[in-house]
Amino acid sequence: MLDRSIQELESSSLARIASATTPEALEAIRVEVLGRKSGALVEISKGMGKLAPEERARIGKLLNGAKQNLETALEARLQEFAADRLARKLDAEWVDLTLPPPGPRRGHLHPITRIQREIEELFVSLGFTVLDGPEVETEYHNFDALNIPATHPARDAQDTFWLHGGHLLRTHTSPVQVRGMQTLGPPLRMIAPGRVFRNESVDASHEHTFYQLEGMMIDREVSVAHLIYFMKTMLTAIFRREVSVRLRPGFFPFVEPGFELDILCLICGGEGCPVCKASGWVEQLGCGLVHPNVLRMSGIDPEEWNGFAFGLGLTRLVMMRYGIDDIRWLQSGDLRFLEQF
Ligand code: 2NL
Repeated sequence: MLDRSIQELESSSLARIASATTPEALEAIRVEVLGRKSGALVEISKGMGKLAPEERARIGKLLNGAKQNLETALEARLQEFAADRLARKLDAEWVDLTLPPPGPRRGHLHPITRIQREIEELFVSLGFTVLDGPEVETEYHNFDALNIPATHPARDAQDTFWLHGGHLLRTHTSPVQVRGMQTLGPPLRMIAPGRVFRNESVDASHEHTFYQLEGMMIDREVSVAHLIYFMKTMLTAIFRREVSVRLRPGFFPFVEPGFELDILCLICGGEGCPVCKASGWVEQLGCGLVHPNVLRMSGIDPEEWNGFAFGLGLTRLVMMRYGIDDIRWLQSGDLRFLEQF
């Protein structure tokens, strides 16, 4: 009788363990079958008291064997659940380590910054210092010290952003050079790249905010030949090939003589094309020999020292290099534009 009950209990319990689907279900089976107080095996063992001693020993062995088999089966099934759970977790959290990392995408320098740094490196290699200065300037540093008369139209509110207290947003980087002349003294070589502001109505070729680079060399007996040498060297580096230059007279109050400097058109070689508007030449920058008044106002004796100065538009240069047809792209912050560089 007892033999049968033990065998049946064992085999039916093993079947239930095999088909259990959760650790909780397994625990319920364990309590029901192996539980110390009222588990099925314990209940069976209660009937052993009436048995003869040798019979009791035999049934006891059977009970122990069944108990051990069931414990082993429960333990094995629990291990299967744990292995299953781990496999599912590994599957769900699988990572391809060859992919680029998540998180913010890596950016890069703006094309204007790139061209600025190229030109800075060239001039540093030629003994020039790179200067920085305030974007909010005094009227004196932006205009008076540059020999720009009080009546000059550039000073008008239509052209310049005026601030309270006679301050303004610098309209060129010349005031940085004024400060450079005052603090460095002659002889000197410096460039002043930076952001400048004009009160323009904005369209495809006009921005209120753009980038310039100016430079100056002051020494004894500086000539237009020096000026041409440095300008040719700079433009050859920027365009990465030999350039032919031409000077035309040009007026800027802070230089005398003053020039507009053109290069032979790099597209058509001077034959005439849409880029040079059929002239064969493309305007690049303004330059000249620093006006004696400008030297004097910044504490440099024009009888002993002189120098050349130039100014060019970095924004324009970038537009030419990459064939950008609308200046507004450059400050737009539009990633579709920026990611092309
Ligand atoms: C242009 C013309 C120029 C300068 C800038 C300069 C500065 C000082 C003294 C003398 Cl402090 N000159 N700068 C000279 C000639 C031309 O810029 O068209 N720039 C975009």
